[in-house]
Amino acid sequence: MKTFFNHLHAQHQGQYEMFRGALVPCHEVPARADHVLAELQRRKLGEVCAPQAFAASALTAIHSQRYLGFLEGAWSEWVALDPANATRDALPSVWPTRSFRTDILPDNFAARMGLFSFDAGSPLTVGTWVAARAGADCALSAAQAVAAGDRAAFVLSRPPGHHAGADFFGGYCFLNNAALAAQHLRHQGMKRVAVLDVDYHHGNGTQSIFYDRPDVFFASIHGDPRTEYPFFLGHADETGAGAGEGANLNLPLPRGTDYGHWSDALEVALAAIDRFGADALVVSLGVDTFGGDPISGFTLQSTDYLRMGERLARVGLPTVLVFEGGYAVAEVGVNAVNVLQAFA
Ligand code: SP5
Ligand code: ZN
Repeated sequence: MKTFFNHLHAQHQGQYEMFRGALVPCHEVPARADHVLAELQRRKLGEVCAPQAFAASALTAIHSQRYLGFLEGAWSEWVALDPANATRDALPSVWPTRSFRTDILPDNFAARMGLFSFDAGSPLTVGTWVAARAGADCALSAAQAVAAGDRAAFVLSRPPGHHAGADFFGGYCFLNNAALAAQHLRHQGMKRVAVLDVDYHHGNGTQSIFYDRPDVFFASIHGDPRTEYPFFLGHADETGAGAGEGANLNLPLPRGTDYGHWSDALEVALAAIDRFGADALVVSLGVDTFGGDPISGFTLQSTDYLRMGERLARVGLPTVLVFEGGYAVAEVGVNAVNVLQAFA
């Protein structure tokens, strides 16, 4: 299996995220991807490839032009406000909630940060655009390889993507790599694509992007949003809208869930994907379901990721696997590569 590695991922290196009124060190750190790469190389699993460069039109198929323009220019605007900003990341602090307008693009930078985001946990840094843009190329390249006949491909990139929507960032995510891969598979002739999100957190961005579409099925197994981030989406009664009715499946589970119960939900998701009749599969592969994860609540063990990979392979579909969350930094390489090794 080819791995499309984002050589520019470390350009995105946030310092602090807001947590309970304080700025705490970021959980989403460059070492995460480096550990996965080292473990892949240690086990000699497949070829590590650089991505092709894709045109902006591949991005506008998922993200709004207004959002992409903002993201690309955000760092220079931030530094233009005050040269001292060059040493600190930009975080939003004001948001348009219910009753506010979102149709008028504010001139003020802080206002635009809020318009295009949903939390204060996702610092925008000097290299965020460059890293995220290269990650999008990795996702598109993996989809291209699979559309051209590869059985599977892995996207090893960060920042992650599944919380990012058509026009917002949050949850450490800026560009939605899984959505870009799914859309590119559609563009390359796959008629029906399923996205299976196994990250601990609900993939609100991916769900919202495809919610009214009948050609992309979204299934997610995650911590119950009544208690778990991102809180405001991911409930079981969200089944799709309009032409997309029936093409969305959420399987929220309580904190403390182990692989036995988690894999029951996986069977439900895979049966639904089978009924949908997908031609290709995109897996949002977060390994923050691990028992040792510092910000999550499931109790999967490292060997469980072997069982997960084996089961995903048995689906038998051309598959793009996209690295998402996983914050137990020392174990993230072993856990992610266990899925890939068992899959292969
Ligand atoms: C891609 C992904 O997994 N994003 C997850 C974003 C979660 N952001 C909120 C995390 C809350 C952090 N809690 C800090 C606990 C300090 N010990
Ligand atoms: Zn997560």
